[in-house]
Amino acid sequence: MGKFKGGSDDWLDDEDSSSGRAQLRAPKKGKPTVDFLEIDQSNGTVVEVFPNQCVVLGDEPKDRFACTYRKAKMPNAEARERSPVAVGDRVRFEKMGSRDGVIDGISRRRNMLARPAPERAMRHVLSTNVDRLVIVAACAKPEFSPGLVDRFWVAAQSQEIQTILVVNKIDLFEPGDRPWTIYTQIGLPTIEISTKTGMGIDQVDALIRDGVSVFCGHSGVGKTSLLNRLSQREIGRTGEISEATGKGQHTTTGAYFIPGTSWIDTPGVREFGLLDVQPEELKKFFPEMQGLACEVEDCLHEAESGCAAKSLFRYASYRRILESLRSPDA
Ligand SMILES: Nc1nc2c(ncn2[C@@H]2O[C@H](COP(=O)(O)OP(=O)(O)OP(=O)(O)O)[C@@H](O)[C@H]2O)c(=O)[nH]1
Ligand SMILES: [Mg+2]
Ligand SMILES: [Zn+2]
Repeated sequence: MGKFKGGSDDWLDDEDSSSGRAQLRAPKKGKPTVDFLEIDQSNGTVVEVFPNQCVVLGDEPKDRFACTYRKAKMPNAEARERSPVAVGDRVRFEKMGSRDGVIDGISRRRNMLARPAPERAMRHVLSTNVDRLVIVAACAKPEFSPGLVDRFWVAAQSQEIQTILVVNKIDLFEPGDRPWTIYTQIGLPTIEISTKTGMGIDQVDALIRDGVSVFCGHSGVGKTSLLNRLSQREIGRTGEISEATGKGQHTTTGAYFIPGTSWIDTPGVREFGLLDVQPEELKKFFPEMQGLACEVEDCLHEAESGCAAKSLFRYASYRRILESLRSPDA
């Protein structure tokens, strides 16, 4: 396989993408529409994506092929995605020799985790066809960020992807509030871990045995450290936290399957804007907001009088997300 210059996702985080830009430009009119293939028409899985090419793991033989694209056969050009394929896509490819290939079709996706890319109203698809999202956060360095957890969890629920929350760096925890404990109570299983001491790793391991899991979160929280621990190999490069900002420095530059596993490492994001979620349906993805005794029928939990959601722990977060869905460019 040829040598790749690793593509970088860093540029995506230079701007705030949580504000959405959720209104992606409509597909160009008049162009022929390319459809997705049926799932049984595929013969490989995309395991890593680079500018202008990607790596496909063939079903038979189970080898890695560096693939380019038959652009005219790619349905995603019209959906304005950053790359013709995303990690997790099932594809049909034609082998060209023992190490290379050309992709000429993508199978319909079961689901996808995507956010608005800050540039040119495009979608950044983190991964597709996953069974589980593992949201990785840190209790410190960087500080626990409930807003990002809430957004990832909404995105996953809207795609019917099962989710767990992992709170890493427990070795750095100083006695005080543990704001993540509420998540278990409202239906998001939460595990405290330390990749340094090994605490909680077995518990995570037990939950991710089946299916494909994608690991997401801020930069520097320890996604790659956790995956190195779980796979008992030093596959991914891990980075230092900046002394100046207390944040990670984007050590992982693109999503990829850890070889030999069904686990996807992703680069840290600063923000996660939501796509394809309507303001009216947001409350569906806050389990603690179901069946409340609000005075107004079909209360949106916004500013209605007698709203029972106001006292909930995540009410402010809900309102912020709702606002961003209403005015993505604000
Ligand atoms: N104290 C402590 N440090 C940890 C722990 N886990 C990871 N770190 C450190 O945190 C830093 C960032 O870890 P990474 O695994 O590179 O984080 P990441 O989430 O993969 O970051 P990106 O690839 O930038 O998204 C490294 O210096 C790790 O050594 C932990 O449990 N405790
Ligand atoms: Mg990493
Ligand atoms: Zn209400």
